[in-house]
Amino acid sequence: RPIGVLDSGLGGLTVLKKVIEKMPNESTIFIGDQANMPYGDRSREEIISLTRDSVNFLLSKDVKIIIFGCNTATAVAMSTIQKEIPLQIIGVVQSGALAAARTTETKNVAVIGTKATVDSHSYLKEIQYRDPEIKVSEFSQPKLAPLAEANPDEDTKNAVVSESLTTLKNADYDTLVLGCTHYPLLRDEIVAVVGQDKKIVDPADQVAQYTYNVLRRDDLFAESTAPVKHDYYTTGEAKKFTEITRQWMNDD
Ligand code: DGN
Repeated sequence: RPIGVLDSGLGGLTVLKKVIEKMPNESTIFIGDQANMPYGDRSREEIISLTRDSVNFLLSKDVKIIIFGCNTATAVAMSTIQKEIPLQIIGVVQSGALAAARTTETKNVAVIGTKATVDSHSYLKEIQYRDPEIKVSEFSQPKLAPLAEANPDEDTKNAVVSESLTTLKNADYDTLVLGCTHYPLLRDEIVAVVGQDKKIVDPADQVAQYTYNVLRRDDLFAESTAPVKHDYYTTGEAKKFTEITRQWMNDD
């Protein structure tokens, strides 16, 4: 049975990529809800309902575990949906918070994410649960996920990222959490603005490790001789999705 990964759009591919790198024997199914992207400005009820639709789709494909490759869905919908299904859900926020708490040396962390993620204060709560002394500053970036999704030319990307991140200018932090799975698609542009000296946390690294640990604990690893297959679905327009997915995943 495959590992299921969902997101509101292409962002979850950044998580999927790390999962495949870590567990090359595993088959996967990805669903991006691009028809309803972005989730970040939607109400709690809408986010729960849309995420539930993707979960049901993955369940219909007989997945063995579900990864929410979306911070917004993790922050807003995960605790509700986890109570409704028998499979374990792995979220990105808990992994990102753990990595951030381990990474910061000055105990000052900045988090960028969607409005819904920032308004939920999930990162603040999860980071301070691990270390109450860490100061967490959260900044919502409504333009960045749609920017990654549109994938325009380099100049446009740099201009939008640099304008969006001006809010971080006076913030005191040594560690920046990419609290939206779309942001690793803009990693170079983000680093160019915040500077090489900041430590960047991509929660996906920890998600891959955590998923590996859970599969091992529950004895759910695929047989090493089983054929490996990666299936990609979108609720949106297939052409651009295929193009970007091929390029990002290096997979025909
Ligand atoms: N990729 C999603 C996240 O990590 O929050 C959300 C992007 C969006 O829908 N705005």
